[in-house]
Amino acid sequence: MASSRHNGKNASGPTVAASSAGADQGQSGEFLTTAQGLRLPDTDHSLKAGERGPTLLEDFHLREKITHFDHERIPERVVHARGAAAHGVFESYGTGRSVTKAGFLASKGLQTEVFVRFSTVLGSRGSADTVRDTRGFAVKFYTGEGNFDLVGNNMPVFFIQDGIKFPDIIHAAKPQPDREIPQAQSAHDTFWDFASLHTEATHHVMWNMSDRGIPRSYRTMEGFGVHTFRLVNDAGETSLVKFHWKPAAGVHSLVWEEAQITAGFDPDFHRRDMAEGIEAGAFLEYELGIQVMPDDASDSFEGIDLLDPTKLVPEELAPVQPIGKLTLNRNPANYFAETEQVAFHSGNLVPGIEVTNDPLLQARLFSYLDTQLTRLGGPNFSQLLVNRPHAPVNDMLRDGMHQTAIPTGLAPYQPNSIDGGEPRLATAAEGGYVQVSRPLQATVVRASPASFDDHFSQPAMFYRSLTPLEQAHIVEAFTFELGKCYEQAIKERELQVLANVDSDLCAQVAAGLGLSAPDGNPAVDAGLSPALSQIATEPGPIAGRKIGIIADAGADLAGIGKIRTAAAKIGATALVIAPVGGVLGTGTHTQTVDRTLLTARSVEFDALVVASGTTAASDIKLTLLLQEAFRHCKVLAAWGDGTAVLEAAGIAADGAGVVTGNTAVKSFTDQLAAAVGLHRAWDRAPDVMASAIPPVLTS
Ligand code: HDE
Repeated sequence: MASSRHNGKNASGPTVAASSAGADQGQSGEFLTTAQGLRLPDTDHSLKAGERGPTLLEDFHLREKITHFDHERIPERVVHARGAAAHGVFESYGTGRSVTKAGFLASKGLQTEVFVRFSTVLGSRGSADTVRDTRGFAVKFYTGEGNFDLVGNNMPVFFIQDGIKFPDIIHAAKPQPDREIPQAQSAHDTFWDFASLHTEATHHVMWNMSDRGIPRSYRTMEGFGVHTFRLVNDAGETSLVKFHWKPAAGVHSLVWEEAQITAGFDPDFHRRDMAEGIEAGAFLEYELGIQVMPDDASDSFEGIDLLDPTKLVPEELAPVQPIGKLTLNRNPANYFAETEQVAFHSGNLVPGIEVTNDPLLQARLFSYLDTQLTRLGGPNFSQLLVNRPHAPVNDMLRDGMHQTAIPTGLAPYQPNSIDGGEPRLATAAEGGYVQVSRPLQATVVRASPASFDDHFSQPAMFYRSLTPLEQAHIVEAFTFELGKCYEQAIKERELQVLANVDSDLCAQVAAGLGLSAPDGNPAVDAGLSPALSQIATEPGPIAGRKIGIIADAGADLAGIGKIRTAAAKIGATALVIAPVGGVLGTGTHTQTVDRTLLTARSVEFDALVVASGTTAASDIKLTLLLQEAFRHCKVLAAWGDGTAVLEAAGIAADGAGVVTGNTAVKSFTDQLAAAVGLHRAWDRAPDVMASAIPPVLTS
């Protein structure tokens, strides 16, 4: 899509390349220079009075280099500090046209460049990717009508109903202020103190404690706009919608022990996974969909208050209708310039997409612009390459810190005659953003509607719509998190909250904590939404997945080659794990060793396969590797006499989720791919995971 900010006399920025990786402010030329372009003969020694003498103040290169270094850091984001991003393209299906006049959704096949940043909420910039937390899913569409930012999360509901509570929930969830621990975790007293007192958080807390809080990868996460938005079509008709991102790779999560190990073994697990996948051509794909509800002045649908962000609309009541496809296909060239400096704002809207009165959304409209003033050091952050619209900009905003444009013209004000009256104001027909008129007549109050008071029936619906395995994971998560709290009163108060959600859930968590379960008043019929469960019943695509092949000098190297080829064809990667590094074999069939038993950990792999001929079975590290994958319900496989290695590790070759056969037979690799496509061998769960014992259901 063409991009230009240059548009007549009042243009406030230089022409930009279509992508933020464009080099107009990048590094160029062959020689190392100072910031002034002076070529440098030496950057290893400071200028001194003699080889052993003091450093001279006149060393302008030393001072420039150190001064710039001293100021390399900017404040990290107050929330969502830890993130990773990618460039991509959004292709419209044209199906959204009946409900919105937004140009980028208007016709089939229309492509718009995007920049997407995924994040955790709580941790600092250097924290681990796999912690239990909500994930941010922020998308910047560089549309021809200006930037549209859909700044969402991987969960459809939020902790609070009114933006004024945001500092409270964040202060409670961030590390405790005395010792600044724990980092990037909700398993501590202040979080549960707040959650147990502020019961409108219950629904979001249930999602955080579910498998959604520990996604397998960004590729396997759903995304949600959370709030209800108002769409306006060409005829001026309005509807209320919720935005959804549906991942092509399915929705999949880690298991809790795996997430914890990964946080230590590879804190960059999610960002590495995305960057490596994109580099290998296994692009991340999501469908954008909308749930469409009538805008009938009630701001509610089927009894659900659409202005309450702690409520979702079950897909069974309003199906998610696909309107376009997002493909993330290019890694940023520079983390700081792009991922760190990108500035999202829920108020970046285009004609045809408007906000509603959701009090959480209303507060966000203020916050995002405001926070960038501190974080990006002034009001000109929209001139940073990654933030620049790919539509003409003619804004009459002038001066300020870090002004990099050289605006021309004499009259950055309206009306003017000196610059010929330009820039002109656009009518709605010319693409001007004209809000649909919303009649307002009200009394000024600090209060919420009564419909916001139901804090428990949707958490009950969520819990009861999941499979016993997913429910068991929730029980385990609550028991873990509350088990890490010190204050007895907080645990008891949260049990009271759970008693009002579901008695079985409460009873199991109480049992795990060694406390008695209080009586509550849970909803008897909260309804069910089977779409909320994420357990796959059909194999999905395995692009971006990793398969570890265990081998040694005696292994069937030709067979390994076949698996590598088969995996590559479907976008997966097969890595060879051997006792020591180097290359296995000589002659025609050689295989490079990618990991040794020292550098491999099961958490890196979605499946482990033992090559025929491998004899390293006596190594304890190998036994641990296989057993850990087994315990996390991962696919295990072997061909030929590789099964003996599995059996030596205590894994039956005919057990659930164990694929055996012969690599010469195509069905072996097909079966392997199908098993990985189911994500986990959950049938094994009752035998290997303490948490997987199905809860006892009462009538
Ligand atoms: Fe944010 N949020 N938020 N938030 N949020 C920020 O903006 C805020 C909320 C979300 O990758 C900050 O630029 C308030 C809901 C994402 O750069 C800050 C309220 C949802 C990201 C801020 C909310 C989100 C942010 C921090 C309550 C899901 C990361 C730095 C009214 C729909 C964007 C920044 C990125 C970031 C404030 C509530 C999602 C401080 C005051 C609800 C994905 O402005």
